[in-house]
Amino acid sequence: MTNNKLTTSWGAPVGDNQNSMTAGSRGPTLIQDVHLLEKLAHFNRERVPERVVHAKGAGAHGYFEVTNDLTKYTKADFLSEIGKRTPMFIRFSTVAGELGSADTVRDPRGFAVKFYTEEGNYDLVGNNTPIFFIRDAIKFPDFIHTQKRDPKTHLKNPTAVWDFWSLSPESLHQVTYLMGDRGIPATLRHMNGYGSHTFKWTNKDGDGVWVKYHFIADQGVKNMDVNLAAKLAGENPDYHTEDLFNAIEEGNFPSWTLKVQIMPLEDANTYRFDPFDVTKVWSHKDYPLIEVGKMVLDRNPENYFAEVEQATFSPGTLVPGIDVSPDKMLQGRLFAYHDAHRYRVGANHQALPINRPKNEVSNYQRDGQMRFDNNGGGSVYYEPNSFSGPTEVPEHKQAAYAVSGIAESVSYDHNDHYTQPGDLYRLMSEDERARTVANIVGAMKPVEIEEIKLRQIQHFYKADPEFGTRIAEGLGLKVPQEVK
Ligand code: HDE
Repeated sequence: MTNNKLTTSWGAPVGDNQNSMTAGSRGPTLIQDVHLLEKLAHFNRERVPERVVHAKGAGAHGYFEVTNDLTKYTKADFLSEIGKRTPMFIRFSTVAGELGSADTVRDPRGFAVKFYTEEGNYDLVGNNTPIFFIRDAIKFPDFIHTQKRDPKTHLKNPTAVWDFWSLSPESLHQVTYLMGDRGIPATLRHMNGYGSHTFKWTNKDGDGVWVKYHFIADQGVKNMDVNLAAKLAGENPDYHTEDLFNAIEEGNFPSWTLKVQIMPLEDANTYRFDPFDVTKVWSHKDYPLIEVGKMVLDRNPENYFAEVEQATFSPGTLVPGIDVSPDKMLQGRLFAYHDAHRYRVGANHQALPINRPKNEVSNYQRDGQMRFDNNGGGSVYYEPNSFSGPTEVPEHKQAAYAVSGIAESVSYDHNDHYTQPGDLYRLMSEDERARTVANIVGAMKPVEIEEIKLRQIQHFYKADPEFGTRIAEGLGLKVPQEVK
């Protein structure tokens, strides 16, 4: 602040900010009080639409430092040498709740990372779970409808939630994960992050591998007791937000070790699970974790709206050496995110300070709302041209790869929805199994239609007979004969 003078948004000094201009002390108010009009009108426009999912979130700045040489797999510049540091920004979030909803709910957590690399921004927009509920983007709006408020009562609707899940058996793995201890993290610092989907790395020779990302919390994974979570949801709905802010403010910087699983391209055709099915994980025995680097969060946002609310991430924000895979969910997200940002923040959202790359943006895009930079000045504004405008970088064309198949709307041909949730249940300690069963019984009790409960019990039973039987008993029902 230079001279601390109060001004209007057009920079003129404000004479009086406490009293509207009126005829006499009792009014009426004069419409010529343009400071009053501007102040009220801007106030009406302070909110941008909240994110349609992941509305409640918390963000932090930090850096990523490479600790392992993986240049044989990827030419990505920010991974090009051990010790290289890249500034980054992360936004954690819940999924279903509105902007003012509670942090400590049972819900996946968004784990969206923006790396400001020297070759443009790279966004890794994942969750704190390695899998997801569905595996085709076309089902996402319906799925989210069941997670949001019933259009008639404006209340959450467990019958809709379990009706959708029981009719979408591919959701069983993520439902089991969500209903387990990791469904409510103790803090945002004590949870892992995952890219969830399979991506593709390409090295400087154009050789590719499939890759899955794992951010392993160096402070360990800790989960929240359901009773404490319910208490905090009422007493301090911003508990996770506050914890992250205070930890960083106090210099207690949380960090994660980024690791990857690497799969040779040809394995995708023979692996026992479809590696592009985001409801499935790859066994760590088959594809062990390989360290990449460390992410440290060491700076809080200066301004929540400017940095966290306006941050825009997309799985389509890619850099050379990193591509997508055929994963149908990932493919759908490539449209959805920038479309959401154009609607929510504006056509030039990537020019906002929090989203702007650190390297120079040089292209022929012009104009659009809120174009507050020089809009390319007088430089050439089309291509091809004879005026030395920016030209393509052929060595960074996306690596070609073969695709095949008949164009049709076709469902997956890999439909084992039970092995992996059953393995997950059997991996749990007895205590966690008991808590998971109790969480599911508690969540399913309010479902109004018994047929939905029985349908869902069959899925849990197919994953593991003990799992399904304990849930049925908890609900006072019997496992349907036909599934035994
Ligand atoms: Fe999202 N998702 N998503 N999602 N998602 C959004 O983008 C979408 C999915 C995730 O902190 C939206 O700006 C579709 C999987 C995070 O700003 C939207 C599908 C995963 C965030 C959107 C998915 C995610 C979002 C909402 C099915 C984990 C918050 C507003 C194909 C791997 C990012 C917005 C932030 C946000 C669409 C599924 C993670 C609407 C269509 C799977 C972390 O664009």
